[in-house]
Amino acid sequence: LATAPVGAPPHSVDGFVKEFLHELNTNQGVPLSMSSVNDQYMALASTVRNYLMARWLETNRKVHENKPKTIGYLSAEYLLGRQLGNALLATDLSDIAEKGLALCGIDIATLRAQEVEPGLGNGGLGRLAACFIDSLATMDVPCVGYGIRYEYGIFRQTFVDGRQVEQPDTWLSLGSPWEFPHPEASVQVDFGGHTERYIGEDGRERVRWVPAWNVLGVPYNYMVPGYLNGRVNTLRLWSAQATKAFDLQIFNSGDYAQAVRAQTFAENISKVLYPEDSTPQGKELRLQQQYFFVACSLRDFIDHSLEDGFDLHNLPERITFQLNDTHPVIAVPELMRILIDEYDFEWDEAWDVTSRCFAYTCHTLLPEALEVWPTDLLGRLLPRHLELIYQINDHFLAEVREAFPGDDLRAHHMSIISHGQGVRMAFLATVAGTKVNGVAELHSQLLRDKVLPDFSALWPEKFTNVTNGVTPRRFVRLSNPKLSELINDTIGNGWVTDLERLKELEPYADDPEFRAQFAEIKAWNKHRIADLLRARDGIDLPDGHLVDVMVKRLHEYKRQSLKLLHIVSLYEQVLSGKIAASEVMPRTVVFGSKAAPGYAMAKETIHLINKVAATINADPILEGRLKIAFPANYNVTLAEKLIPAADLSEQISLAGMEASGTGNMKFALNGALTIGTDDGANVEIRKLVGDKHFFLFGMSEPEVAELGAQGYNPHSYYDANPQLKATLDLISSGVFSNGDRHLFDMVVENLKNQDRFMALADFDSYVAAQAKVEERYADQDSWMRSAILNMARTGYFSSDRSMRDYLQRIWHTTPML
Ligand code: 26V
Repeated sequence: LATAPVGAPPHSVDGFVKEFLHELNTNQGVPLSMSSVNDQYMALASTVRNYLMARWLETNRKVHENKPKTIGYLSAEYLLGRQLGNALLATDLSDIAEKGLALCGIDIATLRAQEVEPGLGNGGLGRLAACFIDSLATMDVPCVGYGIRYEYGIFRQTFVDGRQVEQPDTWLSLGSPWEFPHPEASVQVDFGGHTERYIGEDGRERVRWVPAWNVLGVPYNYMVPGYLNGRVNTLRLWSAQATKAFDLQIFNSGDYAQAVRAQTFAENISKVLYPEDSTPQGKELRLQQQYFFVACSLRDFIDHSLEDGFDLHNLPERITFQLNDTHPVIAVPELMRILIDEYDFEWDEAWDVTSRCFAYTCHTLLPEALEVWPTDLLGRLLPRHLELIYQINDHFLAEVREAFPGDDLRAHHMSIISHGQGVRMAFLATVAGTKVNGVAELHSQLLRDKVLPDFSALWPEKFTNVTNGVTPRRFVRLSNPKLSELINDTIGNGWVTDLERLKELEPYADDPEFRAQFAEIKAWNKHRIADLLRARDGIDLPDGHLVDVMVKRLHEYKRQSLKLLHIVSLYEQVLSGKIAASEVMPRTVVFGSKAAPGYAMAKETIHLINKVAATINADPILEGRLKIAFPANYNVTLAEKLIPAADLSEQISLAGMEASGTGNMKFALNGALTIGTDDGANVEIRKLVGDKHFFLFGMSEPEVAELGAQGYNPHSYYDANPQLKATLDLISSGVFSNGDRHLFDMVVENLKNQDRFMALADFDSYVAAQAKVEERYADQDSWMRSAILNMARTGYFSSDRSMRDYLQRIWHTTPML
């Protein structure tokens, strides 16, 4: 009895209300009559948590007893989105909670709106991690997600006169009912200092790391509930705190103020998420973050998840650490250090274990996004790890020379340590990982052929692909309730955990009745987002428009500027009388995008979009025809309302640049058609939905490479294409900038003279594809048919399928019940 988990409260409206009022009284310390919305939200969260608790304890008990192989997902980012709706869905409490709260005179929607989402990620990579842990829990696979509990997540974006201004994201300020801190399970993490050689008792030379300072990692546990399956996995996020030793050392020097500053210094490590998502800055604090969470996580697993006396030679049987990009790669020398310095392993034994414990996922192709840590910085912060990296490199290069005798140049190219640059983390991950995967077929191929060609020549079998996916629970079932109901009524509800079953909807694309219902739901979703944007941003969305959406981080390679050129071109043609306003198909373009605070071009692009939007929206000439909405602070919560309302999904990166994209999948699953290049997962989406239901444009990746090799000259496109010239000239005319002809020089001159991502080269093709969009949209029957087929044919993009692929191709384990 002592070990049996506490039972869940009764699954009834009565039971729920009782639990809720109890939580309100005992946790918040208020009676219902005097409770604030936040009190009620907190009590509701605790109530739902209580229903999950027994399952969590039971899951942990089973893991403890059966000792299954576990996936340790190591990710510096988790972009979780709101927790409440997902927890209610996972426990089948949505209706009960709504009714119960209504009995208390509370509208559940008000409480849902109270939740601040934990924005502990930048974009695709962090959101992917959140989808993956959801799928693993739903598929009953043991997994612990490890990461950082940033006190401030991704900044809150505001616009001041059209310019992005960043505000701190104070997501913890009203309390955080979903986390369980465990200060008693804190872990110490060392930094700095030097290493010493000494002779051990066995007469062997050993190395001792003498660190200079340390911090504590305090774990905060989060529940990761599977969908209606009784499993609750754990997400463990680490928060940095000063250690006693840290305090005392300085306190003893008599300098109290300095001691307090030291505290702040330690706590800085988990203070804030770095908002750059493509250009690593080589900042010391970021390396501290990376080592901090990885060291905590390995220590935690080895000391607390393995039984006493466990033989670490068998570690690969109990865990695979999946490296989500290079951010956690310092885990490789950390495990080597633990095995050699703390457990007396010989080099070969340690490497054998280490190289079977890790697998690496690459999420980019941009050369500037690949992390390289300067050796002096690494050596200063982690002197022992740098030594181990040199040793790993020596062993590795010996293997290369053996495989390619006499080919010194090759060894030089492949060296983990590049002279003059530093430690190439992607190389280290590739050398150490059992497997290396890209995130879509095209990306994996380019990874093999262009980013890591020497490595794929050496170890062809190491490389594999797992195409990304998204969780259907959050991105269809929760975000599109009406569509979910229609699907349930048509094919039953099995699709929520078996998304390929959406295929059964294909025949209904030809059913006028079904099409009408589908169209009605799309219209309802448009009204829902219109209501939200009116309240949230004071933006008015017109009725009856094609809703054209481009939401993603602002980056030149994603080409928001190309979308903007299309808009300005339409405007220019109307202004100059080339076309009548009545010929422009009624369309609302919605942007959602944050720029890295230090990325000047991205910020200028945001500024320009806002100015173009303000000008066109205010000009009666296009009234009712073209509207541009750019709500600030795009995040998961907004995505959940916006994506279901979209008719058209903009996936217009330069071919070969977007590793996968995952927004593209969410749109297709919610019945939007894609206008896109042959890039990332777009390639696979188009293959599945069929050419007729996808608007392809632009150069292919080989064509891009060819044009680049020839020497790309954007100015020649500007000179040769009168409409393109007129469009860019309109921006420079000052109409969008109160007559200031130079305000947007940075963007315009860059497009005309650099245009690294070849927007001008794809302009014509893009505009032509947009004309096809208009033509198709005019035939609503045909459009809705395509939209339904998009939904029916993209079940492949469930993250459940991605997880099955990882299990088969990388983790070599089957779900353990
Ligand atoms: C990179 C960096 C560089 C150092 C500074 C901090 C930081 C933070 C995040 C990143 C990751 C950028 C890579 C990324 O998000 N890639 C995206 O991954 C998605 C999931 O696989 C994929 O769908 C997108 O195509 C890809 O851009």
